[in-house]
Amino acid sequence: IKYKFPKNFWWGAATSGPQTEGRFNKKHANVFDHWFDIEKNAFFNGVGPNVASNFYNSYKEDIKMMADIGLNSIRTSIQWTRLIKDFETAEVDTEAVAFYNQVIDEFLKNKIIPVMNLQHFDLPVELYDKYGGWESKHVLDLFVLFAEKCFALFGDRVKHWITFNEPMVIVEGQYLYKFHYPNIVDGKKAVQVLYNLNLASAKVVAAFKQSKCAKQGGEIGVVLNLTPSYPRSQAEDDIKAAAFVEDFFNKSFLDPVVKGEFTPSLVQTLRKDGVLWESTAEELAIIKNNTVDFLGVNYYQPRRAKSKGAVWDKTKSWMPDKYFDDYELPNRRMNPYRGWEIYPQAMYDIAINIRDNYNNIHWYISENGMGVEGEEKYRNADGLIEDVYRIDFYEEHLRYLYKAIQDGANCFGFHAWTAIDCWSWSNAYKNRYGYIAVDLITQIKTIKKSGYWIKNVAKENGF
Ligand code: BGP
Repeated sequence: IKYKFPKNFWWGAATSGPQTEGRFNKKHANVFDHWFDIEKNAFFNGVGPNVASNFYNSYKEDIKMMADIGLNSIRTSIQWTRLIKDFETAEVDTEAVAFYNQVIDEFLKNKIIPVMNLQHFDLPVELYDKYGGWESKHVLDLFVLFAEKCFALFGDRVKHWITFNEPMVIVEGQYLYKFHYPNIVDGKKAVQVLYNLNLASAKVVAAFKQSKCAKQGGEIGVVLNLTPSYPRSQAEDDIKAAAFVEDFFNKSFLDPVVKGEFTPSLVQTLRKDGVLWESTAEELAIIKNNTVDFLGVNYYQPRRAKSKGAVWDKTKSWMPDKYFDDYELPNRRMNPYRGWEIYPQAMYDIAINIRDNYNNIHWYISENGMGVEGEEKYRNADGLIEDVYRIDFYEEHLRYLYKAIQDGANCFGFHAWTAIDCWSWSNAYKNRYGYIAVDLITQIKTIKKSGYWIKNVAKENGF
């Protein structure tokens, strides 16, 4: 074993309720369910969240398979639209409570640490239609009610909680770049929602601190998609462009959740542009006093920026793009299926940044992975999908993580996206990420070569 990881390292995987469960017995629709309902025919040949990977019906077998490939921890999410019957009072649906209880028990029975996330892009559509979703402070309070219910119902057995998955993606998808319903383009609203999501996360942390779970040693964190930002060159303009990208897309959550404060340079720019969020002293105190216990980092790709070529048209409404252009590194390595650059070195940069600038808070890689189309063609005569590219991808990333840990990074785990192929918001089942394959017609699940690889890695605590 060349790369041996710290004791009790988490070797696991992440997924989410809406991407795996299917809508069976669900009383409400989230924004993705809704989007699928209205666009079904045009959308991914009709493959949607309705069945997904059938986890609702096959969770026992699925969890057993996760244990079989050696995973010692799994992050999934509790769906607000499943658990809650009445959003205003947080009255629960008893069938949903029974379902999540069984799922949690099954994880524990299989010696898998359950990490429960409260929000994975699955805002109830009626809360958007009625109140404007995350634009509304009332919705933030309803979210806190839901979180409190989760802590009370499941906090005796779930010791690791997550407030949000990738809140920056909510901002980008719903309010800037049109890839999440309602697909609005409104920079000013985006900035307010960015602030509101920070506030919502802090409010949930505050509620958690009052819970029995916290008093018994439970912990709460947030999962951020960090995209380290590299300038095209060392020219001052390029460095400035990359610094803004870093401020807006990374530090806008990283600073408040870990340090309790917004990045001064970001606040200054937004104020100068007249788009700074509205806040109250009381809210800022909540953010200040309720930083997270730990951090999850999703890493897929870096960002590269160059100075803005054209001058931003002043008549156009505000967008972060005012300050940078994306830069494509010549000869960059790409995952052609997803269109994301492959740059494993960023693992090291992320880890060192947290070590040096974020109090060396304990953290883990909460997602990393490679989505590949047409994996059936790699199935050999024995029925095994030989996804060696995925093994190489993980080993490359893990080597940089290992090096960072040697250099003092406080990282306690590595979660792949994902354990079992699941539904994707952006491409349904086109790109597969799992250690375990799913046949959408028969729902038969088979372990891929990478599944046997992780089993060995977990057993040896390294590779
Ligand atoms: C992350 C999300 C996941 C998952 C993953 C893969 O951003 O947290 O939910 O979808 O990306 O991305 P995609 O499915 O778009 O290829």
